Order: sequence, then C-alpha cells, then structure tokens
Amino acid sequence: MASAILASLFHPSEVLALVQYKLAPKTKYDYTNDKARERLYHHLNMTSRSFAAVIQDLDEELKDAICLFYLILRGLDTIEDDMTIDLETKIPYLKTFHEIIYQKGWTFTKNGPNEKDRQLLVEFDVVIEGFLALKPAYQTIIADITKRMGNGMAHYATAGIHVDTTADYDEYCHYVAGLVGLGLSEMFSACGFESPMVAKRKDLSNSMGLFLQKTNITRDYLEDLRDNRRFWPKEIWGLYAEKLEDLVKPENSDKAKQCLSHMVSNAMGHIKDVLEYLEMIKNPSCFKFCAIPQVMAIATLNMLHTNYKIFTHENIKIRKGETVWLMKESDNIDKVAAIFRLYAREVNNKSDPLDPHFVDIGVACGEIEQICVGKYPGSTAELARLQAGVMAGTSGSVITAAAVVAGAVVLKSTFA
Ligand code: D61
Ligand code: MG
Repeated sequence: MASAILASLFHPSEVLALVQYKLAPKTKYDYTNDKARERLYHHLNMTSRSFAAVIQDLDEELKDAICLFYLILRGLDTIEDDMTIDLETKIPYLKTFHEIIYQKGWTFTKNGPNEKDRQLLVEFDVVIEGFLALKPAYQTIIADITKRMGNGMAHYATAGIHVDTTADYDEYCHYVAGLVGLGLSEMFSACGFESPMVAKRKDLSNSMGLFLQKTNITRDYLEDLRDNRRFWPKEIWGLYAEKLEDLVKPENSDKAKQCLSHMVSNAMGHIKDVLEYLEMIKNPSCFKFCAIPQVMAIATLNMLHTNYKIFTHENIKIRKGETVWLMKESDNIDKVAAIFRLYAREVNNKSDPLDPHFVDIGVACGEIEQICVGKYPGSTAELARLQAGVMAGTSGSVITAAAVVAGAVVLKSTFA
C-alpha cells in the first residue's frame, strides 16, 4: 500500500482512490455458509488478476453464472497455454472440453508443475458441480461458447498453423476473447437486465473482447516469445523484421518501435465499437463489469505506446493506484468517455511525428474525441474534473505531498 501510494505521487486522485479502497468495508462477500461456493470464489480469486473484483460486484442473478463461465474458460485456456503438453494430447482436450464440463468428478493433472493455474484443473470437479447447478439457459450459452473457443484454439494450436495475416489475428482473438463477449451479451439479454439488442449486436460484443485481447497480446510480446507462443501477426511484424524475435535486437530498436506503433494502432481500431457497446448497457452492475476492463485496456495501451520496455521487460503494468482510480470512476458512459478522451490525448501527445503510424494514431485519437463530444457531451465536464486530479509540476507536487501525508495519517490511525 505504501509503495502504491508512492508510485501515485503525482496523481492525487489516485492517492485518494487508494485510501478509499483501503478503508472500504472488507466483508462484502461472505460464502462461509456454502463450502462449494466458497471454493469456486477461491479459485476465481486465485486465477484472475483483474476479473475477480468485477465479477464479484455483479448482481446475484448473474454472478455465479459469469464466475463459472470465467472458470471454465480459464480451465480451457490453461490447457491451451501449456507448452509442456504435446499436441496429440492437447488438441483432443481442447475439442471436447464442452463435453467434459458435464462429466461429474473430472479433473486434470497433466499440466506442467509451473503452469500458473494448474490447481484449478486439479480441482475442476468443483467447477463442474457449480456449472451443473446453473440454470439450463446459462449452461447452454456457456457450453456453446466453450465448444467454439476450444475448436478455435485447437485450430491455432495445430502444427504449421500460425497467426499470419491480420485477418488471422482477428480470427484468433475472436476465438479466445470475442466469443466471451458474445456469450456475456447473450447472458445479459437472457436474464432481462439488458434489451435483446445487446445479444443481437455480435459485432460490437466481439470488439469488446478483441480490444482486451489485442492489448494483452501487444503487452505480452516478450513473455509469449519466451514460451514460444506467437500472436503478433506476420503481416505486421514482417514489415519491420525478418523474424519476430529479431525485434528485441538492440540494432533493430527503431524498427521495433515502429512495429509497436502498428500494433497499438491496430488495437485502437476497436475503440469506436467499445464505446457504442457500452452505450447500450443500462444495468449499473453490468455497466461497471463491462466498462472497467475496457478502461484498463486503454490505460494499458497508453502505457505501451512508444514504450521500448516491452521488448526488454516482462510484466509491465499500470500503477495499482491507476487501477483503483479507474474502477472507482467507471460508473457511467459520460465518465467512461472522459477516461477514453484523457488517454487518447496522452497517446497522441506521446506520438513521434517521424513514426510511420503517427497519422493513423492521430486520426484514431481524433475520432475518439469527436465521437465523445458528439454523443456524450457530458464527458467534457467529467474530463475537466479528471484532469484536475492528474497534476504535474510544482503546484501539483505540493498538493500531492499533502495528499500523501493525509493518506499516511489516515492509514496509520486506522490500522494502529
Ligand atoms: C465485457 C466484460 C468482460 C469481457 C468482455 C466484455 C468481452 C470479452 C472478455 C471479457 C474476454 C477478455 C479476454 C481478455 C484476457 N485474455 C485472456 O484471459 C486470454 O485467454 C483467453 C481465453 C480465456 C478467456 C477467459 C475469460 C476471460 C475473461 C472473462 C471470461 C473468460 C468470462 C467471463 C468474464 C470475463 C489470455 O490469458 C492469459 C492468462 O492466462 O492470463 C491468453 O491466454 O491469451
Ligand atoms: Mg491462451
């Protein structure tokens, strides 16, 4: 906590968000009278870095269904991601996972010892019990998406098949993330929280997943390369290097930065759809659930833009304070549009005029601004309010220092 506050030194509103977060009542979720449910949410909190909090804040009607949707697909993904499992073993599991989820008692122990979510599959019988207790309508949606995702993963796991063209890149991201968007939209409409139109807009639902997944793939270049996973499309990196791994070579740093801009520009292409999707979402708990991952993605994309570190360091992340602040602010479309405008402006300010994607990225940022001004006029006042909390220079530092001291005093007196 102290280090998170320090990292947010120049962002007083993040310090405030961190302190509020720390002081918020902790006993919100109590599963102690239901052992099976406690186990499920234990796995959710163990496996999900960012989705656990937003899922647990969902309305009771959807919470278990979406928790199980997550755990089932995380289980499937833990088989996909494990490069220690040979393909003859892996592919049949991927293709039949939608049937496995109906087999009471099934568990899986073939993951390598270092696979991070190995324990989820070791105790997968708990997930299956939970799945079988869901309303049949939710089971059907989950099984259908699992079937399609598993088959898509099996295709791209096949020897000799790679993410080659940008169309392949969109297709792979559709399988592993776009389909999640489609399934969630079906659930929102099926339970009556949202209009049937949400499930009908499969294009927008798909973009919700693509924006998240492309941001992750861009960020995880080095980690994926280390494990021999390749998701940057050759149609893009081939313009800048002979081999994908050549981008890390110091002599190619200019080309690597250009390639990174190309990837950032490609991901930004989905933002228009993301805003249009979020505009449809009326239920407040669904809205926050959908909006928070998206604002974290634009914040992450801003951090990646022109950042050569992605070729030299794994695990680069936005500040904890920034995450907590984004979670607090993302509760209506005007505020979310303001957050998108804020980060689009930061992206644009960092762009290098000599970069070949300078214009593309500038146009994309301008478009975000234009859409938001036109459709969400309330975002202008929200943006002014947000910017007041992002200070630089001496006046900002003085106020920040005061905020940090205040934060420290509050924390000390609370936990003493
Ligand atoms: C609204 C709210 C949440 C949304 C959404 C719309 C649309 C799509 C998504 C969430 C899915 C976003 C996936 C982006 C993160 N990527 C991964 O986790 C990769 O694995 C993809 C396959 C498993 C998908 C699991 C999932 C994720 C989020 C969910 C969900 C299921 C179900 C419900 C709600 C949210 C990535 O994983 C790396 C890792 O293991 O950490 C990979 O292997 O590429
Ligand atoms: Mg995966």
